[in-house]
Amino acid sequence: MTASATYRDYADPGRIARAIEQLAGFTEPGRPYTRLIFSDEFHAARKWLTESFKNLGLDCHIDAGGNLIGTRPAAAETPSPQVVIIGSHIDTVPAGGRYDGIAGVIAAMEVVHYLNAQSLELPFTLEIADFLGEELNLWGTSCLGSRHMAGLIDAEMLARKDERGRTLGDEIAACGGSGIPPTGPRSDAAGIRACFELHIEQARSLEDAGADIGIVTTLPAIERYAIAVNGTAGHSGTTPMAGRQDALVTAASIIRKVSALAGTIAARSNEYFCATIGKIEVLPNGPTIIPGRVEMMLDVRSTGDEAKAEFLAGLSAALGEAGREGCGIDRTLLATSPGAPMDSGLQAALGKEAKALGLAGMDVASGAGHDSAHLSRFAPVAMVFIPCRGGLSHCPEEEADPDAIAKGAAVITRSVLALAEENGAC
Ligand code: HGY
Ligand code: MN
Ligand code: MN
Repeated sequence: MTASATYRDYADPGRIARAIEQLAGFTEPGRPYTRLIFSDEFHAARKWLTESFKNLGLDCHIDAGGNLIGTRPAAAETPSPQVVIIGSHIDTVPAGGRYDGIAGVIAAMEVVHYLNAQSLELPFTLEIADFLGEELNLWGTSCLGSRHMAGLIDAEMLARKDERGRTLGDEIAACGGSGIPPTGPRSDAAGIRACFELHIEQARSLEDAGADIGIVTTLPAIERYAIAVNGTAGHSGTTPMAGRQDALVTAASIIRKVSALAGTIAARSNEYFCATIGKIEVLPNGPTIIPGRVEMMLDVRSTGDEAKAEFLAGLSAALGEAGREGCGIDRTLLATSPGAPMDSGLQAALGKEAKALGLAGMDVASGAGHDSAHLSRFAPVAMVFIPCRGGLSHCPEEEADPDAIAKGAAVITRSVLALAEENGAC
């Protein structure tokens, strides 16, 4: 590989910008950018992506987990080729952005564009992927497709129904997956040489440091809890203030306690830690009714065990204290995923190629969860972060520069070529 090359020799920002806009068009019209898993917008975007993969000469299929996989076979003379996977996700959160996940799938396509333009054959099979349902969904489980590929989806998850009575397994089957639990990681896991994922940082350390490329060091452990507060509904006009069991008042005190506790721990811990209550439902939610029940979802992120243990102990105390206000309180663990270390060899390769391209790289921990966390259970994984404006994400204002995506794609392309050279090819 030529040392004096620039990122534009490997990726085309104009083509990237066009693809971003085309995918952004698949959104709920009144709520940009919303492409929820299994929605009409999602299926339409999947159709567009499948065509795009086919136009790149890829063999397309939907695997048992519902992932869209575009395969570029290894050079014919390669005996039992290994596999390299590059992918991310195209589903969004409600009123999300145009880059979260999408940038990674488009960057994966840029790698194939380059290989095709150079008529390069690799000594391994290249798979580019749109992993199904990375964002947390109505069934309470994120990263559906990458968890399935890792053998981490079970019958209980697949049997869950959403508020419209849709069963998760049926929805996965309807988009081409098996809808049944895997027996373990994908059968060829031992032959997977590397997984790469490009993603916007969704924070601002790269932007603040003026860095082009983030080499991700760790992905956080994530735990999600349902917290229910059970009070007594009543007439807001005839029920005296004294003695009320107002579920929303108790929920409000829990929310403040959670935020204060997490803030204190995050400020003094050398681990990355945060905790958020981002979803709340007040029942029956009427202006003249004392709230009888409140349902909340707590999201806990940590890169170490100490901070999390301290927080969970503090949470138990806070819920106990809140319970003494008169309402019943239930806490249920909904989902958990351990932290994921990245592969040091692949991280070094990414760093080397960023340097060779004259790009400013830096190590960065991730506060967000990613499909790569689940791929890391069965294969070597490394992630490239690129800056996004102001660190904003999970909102329509999310913005990344097509050149930034091109830089990240170029680093991944050169890392893939370096792996091929290891095998004495191209
Ligand atoms: O929630 C996350 O960390 C990711 O954006 N799904
Ligand atoms: Mn996201
Ligand atoms: Mn994402």
